[in-house]
Amino acid sequence: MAHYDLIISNGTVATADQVRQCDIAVKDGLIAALGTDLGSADRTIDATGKIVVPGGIDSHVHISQPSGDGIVMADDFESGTLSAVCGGTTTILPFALQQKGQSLRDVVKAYHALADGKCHADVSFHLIVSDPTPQVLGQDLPALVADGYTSFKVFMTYEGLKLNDREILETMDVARETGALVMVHCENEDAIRFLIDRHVARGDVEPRHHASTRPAIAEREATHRAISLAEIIETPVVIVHVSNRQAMDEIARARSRGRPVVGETCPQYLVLTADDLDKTNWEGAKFVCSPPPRDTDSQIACWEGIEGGVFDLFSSDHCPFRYDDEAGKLNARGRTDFRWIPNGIPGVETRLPILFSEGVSKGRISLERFVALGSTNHAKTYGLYPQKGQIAEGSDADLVIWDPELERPISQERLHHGADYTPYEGLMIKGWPVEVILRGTQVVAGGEPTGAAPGGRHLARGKSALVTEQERRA
Ligand code: DUC
Ligand code: ZN
Ligand code: ZN
Repeated sequence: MAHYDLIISNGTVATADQVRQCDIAVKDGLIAALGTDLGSADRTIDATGKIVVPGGIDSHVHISQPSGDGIVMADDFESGTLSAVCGGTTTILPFALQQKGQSLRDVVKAYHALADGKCHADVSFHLIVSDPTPQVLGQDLPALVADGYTSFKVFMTYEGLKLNDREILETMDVARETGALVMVHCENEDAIRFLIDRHVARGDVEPRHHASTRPAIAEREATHRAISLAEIIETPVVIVHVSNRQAMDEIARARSRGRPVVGETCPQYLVLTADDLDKTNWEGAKFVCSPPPRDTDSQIACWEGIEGGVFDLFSSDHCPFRYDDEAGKLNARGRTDFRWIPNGIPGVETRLPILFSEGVSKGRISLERFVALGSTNHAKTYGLYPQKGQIAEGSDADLVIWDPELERPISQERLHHGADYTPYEGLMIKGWPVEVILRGTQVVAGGEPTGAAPGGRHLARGKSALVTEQERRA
């Protein structure tokens, strides 16, 4: 009889394809066998009444990014990844952000220096290209893609980050040549600038005006443009953090024409609205992120996209700042004017509980769809499948055991991120992750960290399934 390091027995095992009763054996950090009567093990976890899924993958996370004068992100790689695993996510894809004038290779080295040896989850960097010089396009990007950094994000908004259409085309062209995948933040910067100037002239500078200066139409227009630019280059594209029906319609239309366009949405577009930015005593600042949460029809639309397939990816866009802090939301200027409130909200730990509770427990989505949206599709989209995102022999033993009956509200007190608040405070959750295993090592037990040393690794990635599919067809 075989002997293993660990057997998880009697659980309901859910993947993106099927739900079945079976045991899982783990050896040397990998899944070694599935079935019944597998043999003996050093340790057994009895998962009776529980659901076992592949470790969550959050492919949209910001950690330790520079964010403006005196502003500091609330998470470093240690706290951010601890928070991730406590929420059932064993792999995160954060960004290595190039600022104008920086060498992209130096940027990647600098992020590695911040992350290596500190992470409780596995990590793999996307690149953010803000300065597509000939050196970056001709040398750095191709070399980095060959080294396994196979995705990059470009912005259509934010001074200092935004690329113009020509620059986006040039960057997409490098992606096509090298087999990388481009992610686009779609908001029309000129429209937003125009609206901000008008608001400021009227003295409309409260947190809620962050939302009214970044309307859905500015997102829709940019989404249409990003998809069109990708079509000119004939390259796949990911439209990240989609917040509303109009932008979704652009994605659906492109897909109906056979275009390889992937849509991503986030918890804030399901359970928050622009009204949250209107909370009194400047508490609306806690919800300032871009694109902003919209209205209840947008929430309904995003659920339709989750249920119906416009969205393949459900990510957190974790971008944490402390609230009551000079280096956070309530910095000296941010206390009086929305333009200086740092953009972003924490969510890496609450992403999957919200999807499980609002999706699976409330009967909106199947367990298989939960796994696809929270894990498997991220692995396929970003070149990690089947090492990640799957429960099969030979895959990494990243396993999360969920208690589908455990009911308690989200509360800041119980979270492990570096922020001093959660935008989801009080949201009742039915179904929480209780045991989390990263490559065979238990990192969370009974819902709390085990105190295991940071064992996360950086992952070099292969090509996106979208890219290989496109290459196959060409
Ligand atoms: N875009 C992101 O992707 N994250 C946080 C802020 C932003 O604008
Ligand atoms: Zn963005
Ligand atoms: Zn983001």
